[in-house]
This record gives sequence, structure tokens and C-alpha cells, in this order.
Amino acid sequence: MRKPFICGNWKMNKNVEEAEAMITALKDKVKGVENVEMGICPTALCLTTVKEAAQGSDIVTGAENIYWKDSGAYTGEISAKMLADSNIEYTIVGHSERREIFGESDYEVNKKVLSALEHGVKPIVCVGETLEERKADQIEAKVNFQVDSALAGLSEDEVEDVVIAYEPIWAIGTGETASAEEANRVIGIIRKNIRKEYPEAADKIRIQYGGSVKPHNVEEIMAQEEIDGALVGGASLAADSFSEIILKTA
Ligand code: G2H
Repeated sequence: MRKPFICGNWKMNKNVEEAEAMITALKDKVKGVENVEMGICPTALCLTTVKEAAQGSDIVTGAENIYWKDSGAYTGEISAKMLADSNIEYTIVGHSERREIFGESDYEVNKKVLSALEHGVKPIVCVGETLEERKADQIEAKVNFQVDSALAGLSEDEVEDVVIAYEPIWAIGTGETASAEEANRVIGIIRKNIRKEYPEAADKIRIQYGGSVKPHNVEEIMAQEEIDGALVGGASLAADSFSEIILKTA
């Protein structure tokens, strides 16, 4: 049985004070939830704030991005090693905003995944097709290529520690969502593809859906067999909406 994972992606939002207040409120609202893993990925500036504020709860913390070198002259970057040293459990890798706005490639995504796992940080790897690719019937080719590239060089054990987030790019922050059935179908395709090389890990790896997940649609999404959680952007910014998503999943 795969434990569902509901993870917030705050993107470039919230200062330290707001981050602390949100986690303090959230902790209270999700007290006692055991059957759902809960996480928040804040900006690098707020990582330790969130980590500290979450103490005494089961809320885990993740970065939104890393660089794959451990340290050195890489202005503006943070490493998986630094996350591990601060007991940060997860990092998002290859979010479509990083791929599109900052030109991150599949090669870089793979390097980041390898570095995260080397330091015991679990990567949440984002994949998904554009609207043009969807219309051109290239969904399967696109997501499978992204997943194969991200997992290149990993052992079966390592794959089990990876989380994949299927985020169709046209559904991000737009209020549009893939229908729950369609998200389930694509996630099924991803799992089937993983099974070719990693037959055992395929049943254990968690594959989330992301893209305008809200309190009103989360139940339908989470009712799907292949969907193991959600990466939540906008609706993770307020304790009320994010806790509602968690409680409806629990
Ligand atoms: C997709 C998602 C979080 P939102 O980027 O990763 O954001 O829920 O705002 O569409």
C-alpha cells in the first residue's frame, strides 16, 4: 500500500513571518492525521523556519529546487547536502516553471535527482506535457521520456524513494485540471513505463497529480487508483484550504 503524499509547493511566496504563522495554524488543523504524509516546500529562505515550526507534527519539509554540486562557487544555489545537514526531507526537482523559465534540462534534472538521493533527500520529480503536446497526441512520449531521463542510473531501491508529480503544464495555476480519470490514465502510463526497468519499485513509487488541486476537486482526484497524492500550489498557501485538502484525503 502506498501512503498518499499531499505536498504544498509555495513557489515564490511568503516571508519568514508568514511561513511560521501558516505552519503553526496548519499543525493544529491536521493534528492526528496519520494515513497521509503531509509536506510543505517553501522558498530556501523559509526552509528552516518551516522545519522548526513543524516540530511536534508529522509535517515534512522540502526545498523547491537544488543544485547537484555539494558546495563551491555556484552563486545563488543550495545543495542537497545542505538540505540533509538541516534535516530537510524532500526537494522538488524539475518543476515546469524551472524547466520553462530557467531553462532546466532533463540532464540537469537527472543530476539533481542523483545528488538528492546520494544525500538521503527524496526528490519530487515533476513531469508533464504542454497543451500543444497534448493536442499532438504526444503525452505518453513526453512524460515517459522525462521520467526515463530523471531516473537514469538509479537502482531499484533508489527509485522507491523518488516521488513523481504528474503536472500537465496547461493545468498549472490556471484553474484548469485534467479530469481525475485522465490524470489517472496518464499516471497509469507512467507507472507501466517504470515497471519495464523497475518491476518492484513500480508498485511502490508514489506518483502525485499536480495542477490546480483544490478542496473542491481533491476527493475525486484521490479516489483514483493510480494517484498517490498531490503537489498543491495556490491552495497550499492558506492553512484552511491546505488542511481541507489533507483532511479530505485522510
Ligand atoms: C502546479 C501546482 C503546484 P497549482 O505547479 O506544483 O500549482 O496548484 O497552483 O496549479
